[in-house]
Amino acid sequence: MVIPFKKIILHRLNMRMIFPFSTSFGTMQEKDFFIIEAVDMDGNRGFGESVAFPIPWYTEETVKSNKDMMEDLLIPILRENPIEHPNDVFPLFGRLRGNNMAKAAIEGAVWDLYAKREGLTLAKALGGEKTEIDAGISIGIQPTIGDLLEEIEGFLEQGYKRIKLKIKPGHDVDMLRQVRATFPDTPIMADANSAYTLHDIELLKQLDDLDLMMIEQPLQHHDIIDHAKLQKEIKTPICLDESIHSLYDAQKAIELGSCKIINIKVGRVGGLSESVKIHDYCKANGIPVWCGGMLEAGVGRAHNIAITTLSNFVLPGDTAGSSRYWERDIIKPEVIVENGAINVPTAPGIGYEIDEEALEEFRIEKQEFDM
Ligand code: OSB
Ligand code: MG
Repeated sequence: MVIPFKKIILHRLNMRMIFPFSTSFGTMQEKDFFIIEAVDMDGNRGFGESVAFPIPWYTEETVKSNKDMMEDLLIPILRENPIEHPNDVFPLFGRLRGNNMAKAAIEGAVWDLYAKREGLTLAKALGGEKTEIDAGISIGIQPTIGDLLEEIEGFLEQGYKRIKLKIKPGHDVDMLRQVRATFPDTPIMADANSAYTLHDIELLKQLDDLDLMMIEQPLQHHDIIDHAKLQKEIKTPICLDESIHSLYDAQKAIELGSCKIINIKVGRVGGLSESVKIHDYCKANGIPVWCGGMLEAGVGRAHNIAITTLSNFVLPGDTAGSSRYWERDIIKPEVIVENGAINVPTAPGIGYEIDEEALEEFRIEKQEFDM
C-alpha cells in the first residue's frame, strides 16, 4: 500500500551541548540541525534528524545544503512519487549525486512513519533482533592529559564498554601511551579524522604496541588506496569512517584490504536502507561493523539504536546516553545507558516520544510542505 503522506514539516533546532567537542578538524558545541516530521493521512507522525554541521569539515554537506536539498529537490521527489516501502526512497533520490545526509534525514522520517503504520519497532522493521545494545563513548581532545584521564575514569564508572579517543599530530602516541599505562585492560581505540598521511607511517606503526581495538580513519577523507598500503604495514585494524559513503565504497575498500572494520553512520551513507545493505555485505565478508555518531539529539540517537540491533553490529558504537550531550534532550524518555548498555525501546517506530515542549524551546524555524 502506498504511504499516504499529508505533509512534511521541517523543524530547525539550535541546541547547545554541555561540553565542547574537539577533533583534529575543529571544535563544536552548538548544534544546528533539522528534525524532519512526516505526517500521514491517518495522523501518524514519523521523525528523522539531519546530521550535517554548519561547517563542512567532516563531509562536504552543511546545514544550509541540507535545507536547500530537502526543500528544492527531496521533498518534491517524495511528493511526486508513490512510496510503498522506505526502501523505495533511496533509489528515487539516487538520481541526485551525493548529499547523503539530506537524503538520510528525509528517509529516516519515512522509516519511522512506516514502522509506526505497521505497528513495528524501527529495529524490527530494519531486521534487527537485539533487545539491548552496547554503548561506547567518543571523547574529544582534552586540554591536558590530566583532564583526559579524569574523563575516561568517569565514563568507565558509568559503564561504557569502550573508549574512543580523538587524536591529531602532536597529540597521539605519547598521549595514548599514558592512557594505556593508566588503563591497561580497557578497550581503547583512536580516531584521527583524516589527520595523517603515509609520510606518518613510522609514527602510525608505534600504535601497534598499544593494543588498540582499531585506528579509525587515519588518512585522507576519500582514500581507500593509501589505507590499504597502511593496513599492510600495521597490525592495528584500520576502521574506515569518512571514506565510506555507500555500499559501493564498502565493497571496494574490503576488496582492496583498506580496512578490517567499518563504522556505519546512517547520514554519511544516505540512510537506513543503504546502512542495512552495507551491514549485510560486511557480515557476508567477515567485516565487523559499529554505528558511528554525529553528536545527535534524541531522534537521530533513536535511529542509531535501531540500526545497531542488526546482528553484525558486534562492536560497541558511539551511541552514548542523552545526558552525555544535553541538559535536556528532545525525546521522552531520554536515552539511558545502564551498565554500559541501552535497552532497545519496544513502542512502534523509533520507540521514544517527541518532547513537544523541548522541540518548541529549541526551534528557530518551522516550515510545512503539503504533500
Ligand atoms: O569521526 O566519529 C567521528 C563527531 C562528529 C564528527 C565526527 C565524529 C564524531 C564523533 C562523536 O566521534 C560521536 C558521538 O558522540 O556522537
Ligand atoms: Mg570517526
